[in-house]
Amino acid sequence: MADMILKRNEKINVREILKDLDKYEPRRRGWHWREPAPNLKMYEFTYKDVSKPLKNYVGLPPAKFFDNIDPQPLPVITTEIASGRFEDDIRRMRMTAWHGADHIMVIRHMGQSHIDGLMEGTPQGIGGVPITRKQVRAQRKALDLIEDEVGRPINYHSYVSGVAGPDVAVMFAEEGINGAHQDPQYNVLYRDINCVRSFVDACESKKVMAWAEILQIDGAHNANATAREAWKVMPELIVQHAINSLFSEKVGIKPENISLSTVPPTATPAPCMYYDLPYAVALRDFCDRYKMRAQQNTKYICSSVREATVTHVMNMVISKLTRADIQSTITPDEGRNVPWHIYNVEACDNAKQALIAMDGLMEMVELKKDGPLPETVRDLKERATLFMEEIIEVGGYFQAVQEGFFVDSAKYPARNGDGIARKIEGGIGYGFIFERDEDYMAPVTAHFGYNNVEQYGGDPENPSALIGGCTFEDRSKIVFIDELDEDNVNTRLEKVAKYHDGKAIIPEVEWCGDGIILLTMMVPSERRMAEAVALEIGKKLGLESCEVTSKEIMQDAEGTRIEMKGKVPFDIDPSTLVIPPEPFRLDDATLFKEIEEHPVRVVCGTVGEDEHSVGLREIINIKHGGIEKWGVEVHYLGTSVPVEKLVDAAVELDADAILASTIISHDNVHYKNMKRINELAIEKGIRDKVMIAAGGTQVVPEEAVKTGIDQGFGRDSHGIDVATFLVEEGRRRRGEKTFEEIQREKEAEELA
Ligand code: Z98
Repeated sequence: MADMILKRNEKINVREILKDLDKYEPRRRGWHWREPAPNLKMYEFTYKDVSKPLKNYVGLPPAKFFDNIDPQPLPVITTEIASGRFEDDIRRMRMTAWHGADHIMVIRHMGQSHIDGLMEGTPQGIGGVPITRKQVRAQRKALDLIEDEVGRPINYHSYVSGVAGPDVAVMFAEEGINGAHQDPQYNVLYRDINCVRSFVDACESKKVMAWAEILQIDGAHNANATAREAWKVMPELIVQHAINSLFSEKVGIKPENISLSTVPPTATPAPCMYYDLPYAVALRDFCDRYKMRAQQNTKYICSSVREATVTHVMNMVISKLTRADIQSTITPDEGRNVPWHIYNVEACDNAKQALIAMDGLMEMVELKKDGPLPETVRDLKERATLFMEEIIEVGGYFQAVQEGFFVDSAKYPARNGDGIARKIEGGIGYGFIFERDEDYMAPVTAHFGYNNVEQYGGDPENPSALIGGCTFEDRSKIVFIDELDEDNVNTRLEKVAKYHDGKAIIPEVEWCGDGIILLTMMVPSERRMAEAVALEIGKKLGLESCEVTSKEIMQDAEGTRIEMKGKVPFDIDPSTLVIPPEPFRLDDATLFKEIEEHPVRVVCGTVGEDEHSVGLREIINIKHGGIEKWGVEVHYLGTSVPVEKLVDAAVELDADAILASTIISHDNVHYKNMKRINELAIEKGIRDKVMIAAGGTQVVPEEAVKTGIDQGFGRDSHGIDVATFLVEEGRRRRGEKTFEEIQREKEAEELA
């Protein structure tokens, strides 16, 4: 491991990560907050609410115009990863970390909440990964490498919920997990786990989490995601947060390690800000000593990536106007797919972009201290307080749950009677709570409650000393169980070995080798027909297992926007491909500097009998990124310019270059004209001075230079290509090394 380093241009070697896992030890425990860097200067900007920048990153697309900076917002950014195969998630984790994620949550697979103990092995999961020691250890090990690569610690997170809560918490503490969901109310309400069992287990789990400094996130947001009319549960959300937070503090978790999973409760077309902002303020007022993990509203997420993205951004406006210590991101395809690699990355970019765009906002705006905002805040607080009082009046939390107080879709104190009611004497695990015997003893660290070590000659401050340390002190006592059965990571990796070895390449959305691609199309018909047409198109394209993932009506009769996924039934052998070298282009700064130091005057026109002027205008015009931009002096002679006139103008204006544009190509007239320009320039004695280039959609650069001119430009050429040519050719003519030569020499040196 010590010698394992990730290289920017090499894939992370998952098979290597899996080696010697039994010996791997996590580097640290505890949560890591970003390091604030107020008033950080990057490029020409000063950022207010940012954190220490990354060493390696992928910036937002327009970063290329800003010196490729990648300012990092202050909140930790969460991404939820859950393909079902942990080995593939490792590669996704690396991609998201490069885009700024530093809180990586692995969602566990369906049903794990009901398994009464730790699972072993790493079977493939549905809707998430089975959380096991091997999986956790492999991912933590991979993240240790990834955090070195990006230059910022990464928090790794999963769930301490379900009937195996304490066992899972111990394993997480042993394996260096940094964050976990733990909320006994979640078990009771959504997993029908007996309430007494759930709260007793929570004491043990929370005590272990406190010892390991694991940041705790609660589950209140689930009431919002579950209730029928979700925005009405605001008072209850506050109550749920309060119950879990105070309970956690009493068990021993420090307030700074308690984070609320708060969600803006509604989404447009509701006037959501009007509801969500007062709610956010009320919650932060009441729970001001805890951290806020701002979750995106998922209740109303549909299959439109655009819509989900806007909801997310609006949610982040609330984060900014109030407070978010952690900004969660939900993949924008959550409404329709198991999240794909690209959407995890996109969601991180959405958060980064929105938060950086709003950098410093609160220095300029202030929430109003009168009017509807404080009035609604007060109203919500009163409702939440009354809710809590009523819980106490009826006999406590368990009784309130039994009476269906929670996840009722009316706004408290109104009730619709549709809450989730759970029996105190019922549910999973009922009857499995036993009082501790008088001589009960557990010689372990971070144990909740009566431990009785003194009776056995031990030190209550250090109970595990009685056995020479428990697994928290002596890792050799941890039993690492590898996989035995058929469905294991090695057999899965073997099946896709050619992709890991780079012998074949196939598109991928979540699993190595899945072969899935996404097609977007506007089908000019009504919705149902559009879906059938799309599926038929998929079939005719030879795609397998096509499925429409999103249908959005453009107009009932005129058309439907369809997004469809399908599987390509082949892969590509990269050794059969001829990849042309990437065109060499100079950057803006170099072009400006070179052209200022060595001014370039150009004469140009569309030659022969050619009236097509659009292409040439694109090349020269400043509005379209043409060569004028960098200070080239352009004399445009118009269309259908005789080649003689072009060369004469070059003589007259003492031009440094002639640019000829030519689209018409019958009888090779385009090459004939180039040849003629070259000959005329020689005849007139200016060829040594003047650079000659010609371009057009039918021009093949290699053929163009055979006519004697210096450079040809074919389809897809832009102003920057011509400007690069003018600078590089100028240097060549002055006997200087070109920038391309300099770069190639540097690359060769680096390789050597
Ligand atoms: C989030 N998008 O919070 P099982 N415990 C709590 C939970 O909130 C959840 C689970 C357990 C959400 C992720 N939350 C969904 C408090 C789920 C899940 O194994 O599915 O029961 O655990 O970021």
